[in-house]
Amino acid sequence: MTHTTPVHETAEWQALEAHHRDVRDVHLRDLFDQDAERGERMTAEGAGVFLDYSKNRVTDETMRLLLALAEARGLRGRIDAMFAGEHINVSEDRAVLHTALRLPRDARLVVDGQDVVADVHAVLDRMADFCERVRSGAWTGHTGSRIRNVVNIGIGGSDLGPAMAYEALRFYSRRDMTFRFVSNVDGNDFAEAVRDLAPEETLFVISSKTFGTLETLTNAHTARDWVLAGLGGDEAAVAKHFVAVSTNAERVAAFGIDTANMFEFWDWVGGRYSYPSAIGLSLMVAIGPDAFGDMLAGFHAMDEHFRTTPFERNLPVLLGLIGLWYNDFFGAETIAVLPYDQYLARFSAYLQQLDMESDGKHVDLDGRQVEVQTGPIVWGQPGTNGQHAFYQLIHQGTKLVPCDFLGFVETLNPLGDHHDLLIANLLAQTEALAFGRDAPEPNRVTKGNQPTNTILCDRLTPHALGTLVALYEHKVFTQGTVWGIDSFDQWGVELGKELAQRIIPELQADEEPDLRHDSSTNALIRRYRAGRSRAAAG
Ligand code: G6Q
Repeated sequence: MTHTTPVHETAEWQALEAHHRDVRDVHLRDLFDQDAERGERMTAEGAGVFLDYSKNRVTDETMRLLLALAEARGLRGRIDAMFAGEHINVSEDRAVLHTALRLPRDARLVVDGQDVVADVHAVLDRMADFCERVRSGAWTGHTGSRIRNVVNIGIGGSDLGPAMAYEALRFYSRRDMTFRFVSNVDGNDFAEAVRDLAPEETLFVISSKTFGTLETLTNAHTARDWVLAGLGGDEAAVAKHFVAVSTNAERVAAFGIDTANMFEFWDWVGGRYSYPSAIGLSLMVAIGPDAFGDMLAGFHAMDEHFRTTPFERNLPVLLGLIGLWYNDFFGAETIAVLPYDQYLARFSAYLQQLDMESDGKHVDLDGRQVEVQTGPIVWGQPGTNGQHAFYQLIHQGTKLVPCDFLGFVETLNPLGDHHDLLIANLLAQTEALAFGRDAPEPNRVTKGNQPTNTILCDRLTPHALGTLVALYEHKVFTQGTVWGIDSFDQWGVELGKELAQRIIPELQADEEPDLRHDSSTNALIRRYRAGRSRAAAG
């Protein structure tokens, strides 16, 4: 379905603009003073996730108008279309079915004539079998040694998900094995990842949807050379030390990996939505198939919440609409996601790709320029560390920075009163941001009225992680739907890739190349070439 009316021309958008003029200066202090129940009323819960959205600069009327906008933009129909496997990624003419990756075994979903649930579970079963063999020691390296190290090589969507989730679920991971994630084409990344590893005990998981990505193939070739150099050059070692996760069997075979050791996924899984697919293989080795299954069940619980819950109680819809309120009506350019859990150290970086690659778009589904602001800049670090670094700007700077605070009621590592101190800080920050403090000296005044969401789960389990990731996936989808953009393509990433292909031979040519870039790029290429020649000579 495409929208024929640009969002800013709809009556619902214009009603929000008028409403914004009325409420933009209202302070959270007043909103709380006027309504003693606000903190308990403006909450929602689902799939084990509790959301308090009361510390937002919204009234009941704001929420009513935002929900009306979602209805008017056809969110209900778009959700149904996504879950049914319609080709809602229009620019690539593809279904968008990451939700199918977490359907239970007994579900059924036929898309383009294919039972995708059966396909998904066939791969999950193969992954589980493989992981059990590695974890038990039945799968050995070329010399018969047990595999003790797993190195995932991938980038973007083929790295950020498993790397984030491995950190998040480290508590549940095999502590007698080492897991590393190599992504950057910078050789420093590979060199540091393997410097203390023994090739005979190391398994590489080459994760690439296309199996054509420069960084990943470069690292994979270097890994191959490293394994062969360490194991006497016998090509047969490749089969024992390399497996692939990809949609492209031909390229996997061309690289030299036996397609019997390839784990498949499908073009209806977008890169940044792919870690619940076989892209999570290294994570599954780390936490085991059962915990991986719990994580998928968590994703599915949030999928079902999103699909079936009325919008006024629907967590991703509420988060999406509240975010849009600041992004489009208050002019907020960023959103900070601040997890109060050290295991979620990479969560904000993961969300950065999920959100910014999905909703960083300037044309709508009809190919027209979007006349409103689309996706926000997403950033963040775990609390309490950020409190001693960048929170100052949120408290007393001149910018509006809406924040999501994430926390868990129970800690995985009960140590003294650490956890109470952690959560006290989370609560204190949202209180201070909302209500501020008066002071006689201007530099001590904290104005408050900085909006926050507080998101609480019981405990950081694989299930909880799945629900949190799906929460944000669907939040991003909600926003993209309201703006009327395609959240599932990423054409902007392509330009830089093409230009790099042109520059590589210019850096490597023996003779001075005929440079035809702009004067800046030409001069920088010459400077690099000259510096490299000096280093080689000296
Ligand atoms: C994600 C993007 C991008 C992609 C990487 C890796 O949605 O498409 O981050 O995941 O470019 O691509 P491959 O998996 O094909 O190597």
